[in-house]
Amino acid sequence: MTPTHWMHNIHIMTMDPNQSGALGVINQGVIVWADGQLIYVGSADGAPSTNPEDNVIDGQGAWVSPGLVDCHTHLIWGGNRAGEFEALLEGASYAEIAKQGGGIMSTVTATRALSEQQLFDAALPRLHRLMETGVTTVEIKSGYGLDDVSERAMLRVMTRLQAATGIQVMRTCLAAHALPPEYKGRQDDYVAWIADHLLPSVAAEGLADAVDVFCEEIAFTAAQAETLWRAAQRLGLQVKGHVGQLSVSGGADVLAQLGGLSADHVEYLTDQQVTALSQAGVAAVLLPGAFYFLRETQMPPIDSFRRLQVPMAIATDMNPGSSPLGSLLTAANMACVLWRMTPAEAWLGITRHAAMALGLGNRKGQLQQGYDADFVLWQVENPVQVIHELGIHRPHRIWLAGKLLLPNPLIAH
Ligand code: DI6
Ligand code: FE
Repeated sequence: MTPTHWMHNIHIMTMDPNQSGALGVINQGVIVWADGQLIYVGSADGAPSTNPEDNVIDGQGAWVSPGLVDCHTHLIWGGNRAGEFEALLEGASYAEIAKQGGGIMSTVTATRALSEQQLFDAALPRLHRLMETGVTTVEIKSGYGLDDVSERAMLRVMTRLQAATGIQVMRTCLAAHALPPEYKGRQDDYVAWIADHLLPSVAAEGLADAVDVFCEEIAFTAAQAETLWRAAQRLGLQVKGHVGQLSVSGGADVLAQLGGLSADHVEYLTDQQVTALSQAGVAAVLLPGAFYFLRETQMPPIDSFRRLQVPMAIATDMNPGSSPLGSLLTAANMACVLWRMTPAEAWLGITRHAAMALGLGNRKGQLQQGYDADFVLWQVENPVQVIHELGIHRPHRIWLAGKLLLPNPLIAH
């Protein structure tokens, strides 16, 4: 029989909406798990009795949260964009840089130059950075290959990253991120190639879970996105989109119509679009890192999301240009400071709501019976400190699928 594990003397942020308060806190609680799954989460009184062979852990009064979920990253890439950072600070805009062949396209060139192994080697330490801040589930997008060989290499690296780290990796095909030079002036042909060739083969090989589209004046139209999302849905893949990063696009309306998982980068969103997302049960993924690095001033419609109860997830958007950010806790802090989200909203944004944005709401992002045993121990007096005190707190311990993650392999990379 596999051993049963017990942890007591802890305060649990369950994030379970059926528990009390915004974060579903259970003071002086007990967590019991076996085989990577939670068997009991609750007060000490109601806990099952221990057996002599059980492994019993004293949490020493620490706080426990679900493993964090970073639901939007682009963490596989080649090269760097240091020069672009300098240009941005001198006043160039992200769109101008992109139109001159910089931005995403410069990373595409550098990514295509790397082998699959080199891409894996570049991405693994970035994933370790996220794990050090408590991330146990991550979403990763392709979109720096934009051709058959490199898009597939990126997608395969995602599966290898999951195998190498043990964390859950959700894989998104973002071939519609920018127009590759081979298709200059033939944007519809590129969209047709993705819909008719790339996606069917990627789906047949089980290389992706979802399809994203960069819906933007400098990228793809809502109509092109619709073609791609419908193709994805026919193949059994989930759909999501970058739908309001630099300007209002029709992408959010299409996502609502199609019942997408999440609408991401939603600074530019109309009230009608928020209503449509709310009615369709689509989550909003907020990316304060990109807002910060691009010195954006258009705020996402936080009040409308609140009023219409759109789940607000927060993610790093980790990428080489618009959000070179390796800490989900920093993203959570930014969402509070830049947009006045509450610390409780930020906690939900990196746990329950982020899991919902990935379609994993029934097994990740909360601590309750039947959920995966991914959780983090924080040595703080008050969980708000983890969000407030920027760069100061790191997980004291992390359990991933019920197993204690040793800190040493993380620090070595
Ligand atoms: N928006 C972003 O912020 C990322 N992709 C996108 O469509 C970053 C892209 C990049 O600058 O490399
Ligand atoms: Fe993004």
